[in-house]
Amino acid sequence: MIKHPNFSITPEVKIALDLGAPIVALESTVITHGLPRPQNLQLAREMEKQVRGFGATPATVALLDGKIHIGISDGELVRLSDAESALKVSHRDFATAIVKKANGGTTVAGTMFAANMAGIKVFATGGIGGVHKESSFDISTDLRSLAEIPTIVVCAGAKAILDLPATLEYLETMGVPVVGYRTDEFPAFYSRESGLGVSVRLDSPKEIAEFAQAHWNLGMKSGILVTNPILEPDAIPAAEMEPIIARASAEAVAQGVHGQKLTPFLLGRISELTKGKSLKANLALLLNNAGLAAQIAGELSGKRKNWAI
Ligand code: PSU
Ligand code: MN
Repeated sequence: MIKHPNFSITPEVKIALDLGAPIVALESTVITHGLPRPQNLQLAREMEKQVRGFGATPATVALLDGKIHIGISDGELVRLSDAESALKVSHRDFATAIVKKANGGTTVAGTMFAANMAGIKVFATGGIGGVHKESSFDISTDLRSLAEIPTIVVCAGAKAILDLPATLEYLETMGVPVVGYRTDEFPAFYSRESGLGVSVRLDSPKEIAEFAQAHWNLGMKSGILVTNPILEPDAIPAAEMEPIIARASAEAVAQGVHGQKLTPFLLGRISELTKGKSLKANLALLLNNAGLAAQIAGELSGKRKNWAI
């Protein structure tokens, strides 16, 4: 169990860790920067409920007053979802949040880092960051973290706001397995299709747990990206999203939006341009991912003691 002055772990998560019971880490940039209010708070609560519904303990990761929280109370969730000046916390921002005693939402990269420090192996998010179309130098730290941090990340693929082929090439170079859950195709977040492949298709949480065990027992250090396509009724066809994404992207370039602000800008504009349809899809896929992550965590908890790492 990690004992570190900058970490605060809830008793519930501590007990689950001690027992080797299934735990699912949840990110919080989606709360602070990814979704509008009040949907952000509602979604955060529903994600936790979904994880519990599948028999796992949720551990929402976030920065509050400069402390790295692994698991937060409902009151803290309310504070975070209301916070005006919350930081978007990736690797380089942890120390900033600590010294400034700031509140912050952790990105996929930031959540992987903190969850791994705490000994949590499974994490659910909406979509990972990747290589941006607007600038090929804008590569999300999420990709480097997937290369270096041994965690299972359950997502609905990467958004078509990104350069998806370049994102997949980067993951291949870095030796990160890209698992398609019941699919051979890399899903594109709002859409089930992208025309791009995954490195392996696996059809059950048990197979995914066995895959992770095989990967890590070889001494591999990377994470494993599990892509879970948005369910059919919630999906928006890629052809419908394409012009909207192109428009949002052109606006970002015209307005000079870049760096940390680019992803939230694009998400916000897409939500406006689809009149909330993309927001609805985003909420649905987040819950779907939390459910799958909890099932994988359940399967893994039975195998935990065999791990080489
Ligand atoms: N996907 C979403 N909503 C989000 C994000 C991704 O549907 O809010 C966030 C994640 O936290 C991800 C981050 O890690 O955006 C990527 O940001 P950047 O491209 O600046 O690395
Ligand atoms: Mn970026």
